[in-house]
Amino acid sequence: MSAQVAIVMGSSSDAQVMAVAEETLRGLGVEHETRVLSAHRTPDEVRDWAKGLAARGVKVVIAAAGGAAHLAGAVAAHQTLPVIGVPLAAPNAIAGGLDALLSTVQMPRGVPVATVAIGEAGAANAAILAAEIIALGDPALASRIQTMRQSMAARILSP
Ligand code: RP5
Repeated sequence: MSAQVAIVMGSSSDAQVMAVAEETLRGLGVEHETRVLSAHRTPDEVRDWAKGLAARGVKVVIAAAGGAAHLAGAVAAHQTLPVIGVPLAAPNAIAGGLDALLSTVQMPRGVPVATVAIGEAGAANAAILAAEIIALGDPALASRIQTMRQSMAARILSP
């Protein structure tokens, strides 16, 4: 089956955090693919990659970046699949990644990026949100997400 979720990150230095998104999608049985592309260092490749997503069957994009975090917005600008932005704390981050959060979330009206929390929690939630979007047309996946929620509740109630 071809990838339903495409993950893109601005640098290979983001890979450790974004592995959480990959693991979460794997756990839910969602086919995905991962690329490293930078809005600033490889702008032409970002455009070409983004424009080819829908034709390849991708349904949702997860885009993560830390420094001057414009990657999610750039991917959203080039096509109309839903884009979930994950702000990351770059080595020179301000206030633990607040700069990336604001760069990712403060899109101008008309070109949305659904922005999640900074770092690993955001990476996990981006994967779950992407799965929830795909589950609108996939009852078996919706059921797996429900099971995941029940397991989470059980771990809290019976530690
Ligand atoms: C962003 O700048 C990347 O997403 C990364 O979070 C940050 C630092 O990148 P490197 O200098 O480590 O490649 O583009």
